[in-house]
Amino acid sequence: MSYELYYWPGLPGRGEFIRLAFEEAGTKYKDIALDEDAVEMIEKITGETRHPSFAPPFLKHGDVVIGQVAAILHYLGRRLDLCPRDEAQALWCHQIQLTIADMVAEAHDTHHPVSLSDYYEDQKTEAHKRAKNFREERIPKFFDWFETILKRNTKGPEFLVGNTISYADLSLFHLHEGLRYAFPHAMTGIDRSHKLVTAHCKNVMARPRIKAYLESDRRQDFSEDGIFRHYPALDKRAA
Ligand SMILES: N[C@@H](CCC(=O)N[C@@H](CS)C(=O)NCC(=O)O)C(=O)O
Repeated sequence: MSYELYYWPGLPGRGEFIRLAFEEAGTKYKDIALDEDAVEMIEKITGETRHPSFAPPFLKHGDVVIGQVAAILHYLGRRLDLCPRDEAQALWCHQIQLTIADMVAEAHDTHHPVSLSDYYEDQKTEAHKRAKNFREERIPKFFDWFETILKRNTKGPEFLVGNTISYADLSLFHLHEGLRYAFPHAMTGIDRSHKLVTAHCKNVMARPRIKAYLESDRRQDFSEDGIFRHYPALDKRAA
């Protein structure tokens, strides 16, 4: 049975959390986003499956169709050997992933704080307020937590859970990359004060399969079409 990832074309977005898991595992998968008729294929599966996902990304594996990044990674974790076997540790990994999902949603809301259907340009005033709070309070709070859980890992701070790579490590890496793209100024300060997270993300980036993937044409660039958008006005220096 082959793995098929359904996600919008042209952006790393939330699909990237799933791609990184397949890439690190060295497991073959079909990335529908690279197909010319990706949108039609998303609509087709959504229209016919008994378990339609509310929104992409979703994974199709034989008859199984799963939406929600954290649920997809929970499913793939054991299959790709990217999650601890122990139940309590597996749940901890899932908990971290859900927290990453919370932060991703907040990052998105900095440029679309009022309405998903309107342009950023139509909600700039609210976006500025939301981004200020995100930069000054929410990024530090989330990153303090990532730093703390790395520090408290009894196996050492190289990985979030235990002493081997998990899907949560890959996701923290992508979150960090996305935030560095969107908020380069704010993230420079965060990186200086969160040394364990910074070292962790560098280690993930240097893993041979991840490095090869990042240099390949399978990797798509961040842009102002995705979740992590760089609008300089939203990355202002704190007053
Ligand atoms: N919580 C979901 C969020 C899914 C989501 O918001 N997907 C976006 C693309 S990244 C989308 O297509 N949203 C359309 C919509 O919400 O109507 C997850 O983590 O997978």
